[in-house]
Amino acid sequence: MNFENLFSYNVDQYTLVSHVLSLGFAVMAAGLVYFLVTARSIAPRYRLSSVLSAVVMVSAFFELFLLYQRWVSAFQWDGTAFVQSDTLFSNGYRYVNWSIDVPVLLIQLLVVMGVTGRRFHQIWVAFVAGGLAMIYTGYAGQFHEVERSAPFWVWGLVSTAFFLVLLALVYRVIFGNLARLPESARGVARGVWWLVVVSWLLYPGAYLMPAMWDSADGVVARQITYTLADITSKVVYGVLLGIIARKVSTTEGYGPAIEDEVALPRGGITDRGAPAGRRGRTDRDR
Ligand code: RET
Repeated sequence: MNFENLFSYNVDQYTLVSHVLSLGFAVMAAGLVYFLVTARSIAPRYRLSSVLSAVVMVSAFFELFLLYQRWVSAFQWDGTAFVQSDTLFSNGYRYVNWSIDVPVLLIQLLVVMGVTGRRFHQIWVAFVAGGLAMIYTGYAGQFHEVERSAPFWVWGLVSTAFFLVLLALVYRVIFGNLARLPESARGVARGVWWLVVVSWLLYPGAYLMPAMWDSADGVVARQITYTLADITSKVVYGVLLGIIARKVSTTEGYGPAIEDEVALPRGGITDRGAPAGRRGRTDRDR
């Protein structure tokens, strides 16, 4: 049982949560269009990253849409407040959605950072196993969030251990491969690291909300936290990885990527007419 079902809500609290949930699924729909349309400017070997972002968008869209409908049907207006109806609200849908999104988001990183061969498979296994372990132990814990008995804290801690292992792996994948990225993409890659740290930390924050802010306002804060986390860890992350993939594609001489580089001076490929050896390179490489 989730602590959302313990309270009644005033108009502001109730509508804020329904608005923030609707923002969540609207952003996922918008992200889907973005990732599908921009995929063409990314070289085929990195394009899987756009496809995976699109997969995340579809799964998150349905999960957040469902959660929104749950919220709307779980509470009804009794003349003074929104009170419990005969449906329960449940954040458990989020956890099962993460079973798809967390492994996919991590695999995307391997694709864009250019990890291949045996390393790819090794880290792939660690990402999927570690990710699922983190999620399902947390899932077990959140059933106890109302009474906050021992399992809430113990499962939360076990989950945190897997979380730290994943973060260490992400750090190694990003910083271990940074030198292989073109200069212009390294800052973005460092940005991805900080984005992962900050946006992923919001999820344990939301897990702890019942212990920190046990009231209707805490519920509002929790749903805002989740939505912020979802938009940053799925959409902004996907956009940044797409930018890295396009910059790498540009450096590797992939035509559509060069044409799509909005940061290049007008006229598109700036070295048109340059000696043959320089063809396909961009301004920044000179
Ligand atoms: C839990 C349980 C409490 C301890 C920790 C957790 C971490 C959750 C994370 C979730 C990330 C989800 C993402 C979803 C994107 O679609 C399970 C809340 C540490 C880090 C990135």
